[in-house]
Amino acid sequence: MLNKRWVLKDDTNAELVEKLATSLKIEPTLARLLAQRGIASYSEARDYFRPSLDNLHDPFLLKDMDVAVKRILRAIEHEERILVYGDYDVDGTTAVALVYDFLKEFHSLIDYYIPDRYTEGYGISYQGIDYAKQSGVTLIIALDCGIKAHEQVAYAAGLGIDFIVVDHHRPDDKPLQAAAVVDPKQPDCPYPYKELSGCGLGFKLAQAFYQRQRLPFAKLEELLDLVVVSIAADVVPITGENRILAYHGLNRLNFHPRAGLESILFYSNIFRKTAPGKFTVFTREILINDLMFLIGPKINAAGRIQKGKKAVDLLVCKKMGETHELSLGINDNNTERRSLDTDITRQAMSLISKDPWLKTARCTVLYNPTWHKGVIGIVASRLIESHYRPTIILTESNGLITG
Ligand SMILES: [Mn+2]
Repeated sequence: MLNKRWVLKDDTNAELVEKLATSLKIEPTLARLLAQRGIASYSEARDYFRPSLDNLHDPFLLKDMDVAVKRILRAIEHEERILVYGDYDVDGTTAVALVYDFLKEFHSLIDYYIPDRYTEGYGISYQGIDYAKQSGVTLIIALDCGIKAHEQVAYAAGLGIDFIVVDHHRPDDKPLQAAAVVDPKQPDCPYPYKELSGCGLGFKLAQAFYQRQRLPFAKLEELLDLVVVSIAADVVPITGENRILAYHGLNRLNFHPRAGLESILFYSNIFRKTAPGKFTVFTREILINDLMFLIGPKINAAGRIQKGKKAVDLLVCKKMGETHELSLGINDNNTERRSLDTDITRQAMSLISKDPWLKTARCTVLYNPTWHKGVIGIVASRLIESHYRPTIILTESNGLITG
């Protein structure tokens, strides 16, 4: 067992703490906590306590955002077919749902694609590009992935398909042959905040589109429930712009959730009907933790057990009856995921406890070809919780060992 040693953070400037305590009329302890969060003035404290959508950054500060919006407008004008592409995890599926949802209002020739975790894997797949080609797509908007997909993007270009890559992962040095690359982690991107989620960047795309078309911002607030789910599930820091998006996203989710999220909450038992055919209310306030531990795993379960596309189907669905059906499907996926995860964790634990060498080793490496690929990552984190050491869990997939 690991011994915990608590070291209290005490690196704050006493003068600043006193200044904050007096100007805000708050206790010094609270002032110290604010100072530790980088807050140095009254106005910064006000923005911290009352996060305002007016303080969101201009989306056109993102490098290539203007090019991306122009390319989309050209696609709409020329009636091109657009494919919104993203990964099967929560950030990917919420990003795809968000961009599909907002563009659908302006363009009917639009579809989405989520690669299969087992046959295609993470990121842009050739299969996805071939699907686009067959469906007559000439523009792919890739979200939460693609920043290193040099070969795939070039392959698509060869087929006459343009790529707009909107990603928050770190790029490599090679330039991407895409129509536009929006990624704040590019060294030459002047955007002031680098920690947005993939779905958060999808929101910036929507914001830029609305700004360019002079459309009212209020409509965009409908998208914020998706953004807060991605912020929680992707575990990006809840600072700066993420904090504003998370705050307003939680409000949206508590008071006007989209049908798909509402039904997930309903089947998680934190939603009840007050009277038949009347108002529905949550039994309690929905918190960030609920998104991490309740909604996130359910959205992920679709990609682990069935198809990530099912999660997007649910997130963009506007019909009550259908959302319930899709939600029940995802619930089943999650139940199955949980039982696989418990079984495999139990098997892994017993392998360790039966083996004197493994028991005291400095790391855990386990292999069983029958273990389900979709849950071995979860099993690894469970083992870390009890053994506190680097852990590798391996299984077999398509004739290869993977982990
Ligand atoms: Mn992500």
